[in-house]
Amino acid sequence: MNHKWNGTLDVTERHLTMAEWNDLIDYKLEHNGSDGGAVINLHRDDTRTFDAICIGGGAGGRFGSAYLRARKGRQLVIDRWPFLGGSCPHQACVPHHLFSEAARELDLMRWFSNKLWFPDFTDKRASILELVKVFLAGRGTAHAFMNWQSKEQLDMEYILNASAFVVDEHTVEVGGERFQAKNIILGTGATTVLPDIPGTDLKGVYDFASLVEELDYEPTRCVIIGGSKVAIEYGSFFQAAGCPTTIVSRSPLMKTASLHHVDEDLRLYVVDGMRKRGMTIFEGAEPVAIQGKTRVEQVIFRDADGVEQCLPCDFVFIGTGERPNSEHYREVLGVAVGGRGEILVNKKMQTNVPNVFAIGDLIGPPMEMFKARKGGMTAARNIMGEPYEFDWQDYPDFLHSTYEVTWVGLSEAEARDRYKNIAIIQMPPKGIRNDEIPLPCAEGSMLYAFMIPELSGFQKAVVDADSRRMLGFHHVGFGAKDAFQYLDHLMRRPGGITVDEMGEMNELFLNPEHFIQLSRLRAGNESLRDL
Ligand code: COM
Repeated sequence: MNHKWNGTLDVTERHLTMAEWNDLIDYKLEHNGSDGGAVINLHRDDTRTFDAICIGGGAGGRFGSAYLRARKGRQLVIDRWPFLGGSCPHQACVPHHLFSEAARELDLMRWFSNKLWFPDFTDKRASILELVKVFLAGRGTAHAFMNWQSKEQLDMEYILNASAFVVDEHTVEVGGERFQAKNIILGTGATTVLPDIPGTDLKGVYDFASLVEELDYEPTRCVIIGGSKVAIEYGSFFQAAGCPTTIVSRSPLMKTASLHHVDEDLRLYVVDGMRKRGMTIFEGAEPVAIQGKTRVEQVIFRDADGVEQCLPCDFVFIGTGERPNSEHYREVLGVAVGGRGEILVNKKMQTNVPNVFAIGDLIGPPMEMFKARKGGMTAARNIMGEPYEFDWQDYPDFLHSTYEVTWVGLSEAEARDRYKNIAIIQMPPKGIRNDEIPLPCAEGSMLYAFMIPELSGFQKAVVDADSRRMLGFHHVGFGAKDAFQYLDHLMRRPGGITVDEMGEMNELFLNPEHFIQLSRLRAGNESLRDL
């Protein structure tokens, strides 16, 4: 470890390489507390008051800062970690995607064990601990890039590895120095809510963050408490790795408050698929206690019939969702918060306190990247005098089981509630079982389609048969996430997109979601029927 990084470091005049940033960040993370010391990148010769200080350098703070700079504003971003980018590259989205990719590969190995060229994988384990170590060994590159890009390409000013204290709506104190700003943008995220039961402090209890920071043994039997996206995603990975996993959830999976527009047929395909892969899922269940002498040995819960059950395990994963870290700002600034601790903002990301904005997970669900990044940009635009509103209530959404699951717009049930005539375009079509037909199939699901057709996925488009407008798209399979970004845009255009316009688009055969070609099969029909 390189001691040239100890103490407070002013890097303003230096152009560190990626390797140097990597080394510096590693050093700071290792010596946090004892030999911490801030990393300062500050244009002291610029005498302008900051247009905004961003507290928190996660996605929201970084994208807000980039836009402020782009519009010739002056910003300062402050973060307690020695890198920008926040929890995404450190503990959250990036490891989640690594684990989900592993889950997909492992799932293929399991289903095809002893078939074709696949080796026997029936009783094989993949090491969760080893993959965590792979992530830890590699995450520094993303950290380094965030700092390098923010300084060298985006011209941001920042102070890292330092705590920011908000004094008032124009003043922030860092390391004993006070900085003045016309506005403050709060973006310090959220933290896992631990269920209010005994035993959450036992060794062997993890959430997504402590999993990557603290796991030091190979789990052999897992219980997940909670039914959030994180519960489904991490649970699918643990199970695919060969660690038998049980989910104990109050709500039915994918019916939790934070998930909306989930189509019931899609939900059943995903949740049944998790069971098919050996996961045990208790819905309507109440956790009672986590027990063990020195470390986790079992989880006690009450099932949907009120019967107390005991699940032996050596690994408990908490997936009950997160709560915004808003307490400090409520006390110091008097920002208004909602019932779940979320800072309340309008569509310009303004709080009730003039000149104070809030963004990202701090304003509550959806705790997704698009909302953090676009929220940061929205705050910046308004600060720079460009009135701009961002409505984050409707958006394309996704999660991973061993599949990539994507959806946007209305579910079939929602559409039937709101419109008189609905047509459904679906694969496999209604009335045909998944195991009867190898559809949908495309790259990523061809092997399944030919050999285990019921695993090749599911897809549905919902159409208003009167206006012919597409109302919703739902997909389980692989590789369709990109398409959903654009489907969202097409649906939101004034006038949206009709089934006939969709049929005019040019598909890339063989595409993972077949909405274009299927729409073309129905285009031109005066009265739209299901397909
Ligand atoms: C991505 C982090 S890992 S950010 O959104 O680019 O800041």
